[in-house]
This record gives sequence, structure tokens and C-alpha cells, in this order.
Amino acid sequence: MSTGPTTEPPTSEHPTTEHPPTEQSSRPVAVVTGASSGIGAATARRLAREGFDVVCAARRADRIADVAAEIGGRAVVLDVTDAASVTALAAAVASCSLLVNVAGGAIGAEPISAANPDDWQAMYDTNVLGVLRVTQALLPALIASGAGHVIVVGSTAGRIVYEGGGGYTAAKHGTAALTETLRLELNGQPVRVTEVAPGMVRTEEFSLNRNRGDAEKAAAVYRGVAEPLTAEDIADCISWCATRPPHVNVDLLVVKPLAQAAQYKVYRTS
Ligand code: 8X3
Repeated sequence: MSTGPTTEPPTSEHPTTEHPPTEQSSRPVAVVTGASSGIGAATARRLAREGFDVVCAARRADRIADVAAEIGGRAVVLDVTDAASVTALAAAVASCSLLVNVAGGAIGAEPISAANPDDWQAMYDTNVLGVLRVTQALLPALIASGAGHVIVVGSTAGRIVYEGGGGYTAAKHGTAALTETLRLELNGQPVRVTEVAPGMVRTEEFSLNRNRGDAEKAAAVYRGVAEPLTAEDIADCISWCATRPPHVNVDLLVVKPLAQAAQYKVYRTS
């Protein structure tokens, strides 16, 4: 795969969605972490439709194999908490012009008085250090592409705090700080840096993981909310950021459902 202009991200002015499979190697490469489900899988699907050659990276091999097969992409098993796994990802990706860091999530909803430090450590390891590891590993390729882009999926939890969310909000504030620092440090390099910060998004696993598998508690988060955001809504936002011309850097895109005016101000019908 060549670098330089041919790896520039597709734009709505120059869509690349019509490339036949034989031209696959000329498509810009996008790596998506957390691609096994939810926002990551939806992003992988959407970016493939936008003309990217998508590398689906996540821990669950069977799931990323399915997504990759569906979109004509590639699957690379990745644990963002494991340095050797991240090194192997970089070795498997010869060129890359877009990295979307989706891997992360929340564990537990206990108040600080009862929180388990192990949970906080695990959240920091995925949401902050995971982004650090993968971004570090792919940065040389992103710079070499001549038009690189790092997109980080943060959260409204990286902008505010709320009771029971101490570990997650601390981690997502870290995600936001990392992203903003990276943009400063890469100034002058051909790499854009974007944070997409979603509010209430209903996915199959986010709330379930936070509530330790309690389906009832997980569903209660969305009770009476007519239309929480979907993984596809966030994939749409990520895709929009990625397909702006290379000189247009969207720094931060905060996106919430219409019903969520603020973290605590959610319109519920029941
Ligand atoms: C998810 C948003 O409101 O659960 O990142 O913190 S929230």
C-alpha cells in the first residue's frame, strides 16, 4: 500500500465507496479498536461503506472475524491492555491513515466510599492507557500516511461528573486530557486529532457491563427515553469527522440524544 495522497481519507467530494475489491490495496486503511460490538462494530461497518480498508481489532476473535468478513475488512485480535498485543497489531498493519480508539467502557456504579480500586484500575487501563498504547504504536504509520487522523471515543463523562460514576468519569477525563495533549504535541504533523464524546447511547453491552450483568438495572438507564442514541448514530459522527478534508480538524464533538439536555436532565415518558 502506498502512502501520500492516495491514502488521504475519502471525503464527500471524493468518495471512494465505489472501489471494486481488486482496488482494495489503494484504499486508505482504518484501524478500529473495540470493533467486536456496539460503537466499534458500527464504526467498522460505516467506515467500510465510506471506502476505508478496515482493520477490526478487539479481543473476541470470533466476533471480529464475523464483522471483518461482512465488510471485506481484516480482523486482528487485540487486547489494548497488553503491550505485546498492541505491538503485534502495529506489525500487522503496514500502513494506516485513520485510527479510531473505541475500546473502553465502565465497570460498576458504586459510590467512592464503596468502589473497588481494581475496577478503577481496569477502567484506566482500557480507557486511557489502551488509547495511549495503540496510538503510540500506530503513530509512525499515521504520520507517514501524510494525512493521518486519530479519533478517540470519549464520553460526556469526560466533561462532567456524577454520583456513582467516579471511576468512569475519572477515566474519561483522562481520555479527554490525553486527546487534547496529543493534538498539541502533533501540531505541525499531518495528523488530525478528534474526540467524539457521546452521552446516552443504547448498545448491547455498555450498561450491562457497568451493572455487572444485571439486565434489569442496565435497562433502567434507558427507561422512558424515547430514542437513546444508537451505535450507528455515533458511527455516523465518527465517519463525518473522518471524511472532512485533511485540513479540517474537528477537535471535539459532543453528541447526546434529543431527550438528554444534560447528564441529569433526561426527558422520560415513564
Ligand atoms: C456514556 C455516557 O452518561 O453513561 O459514556 O456517562 S454516561
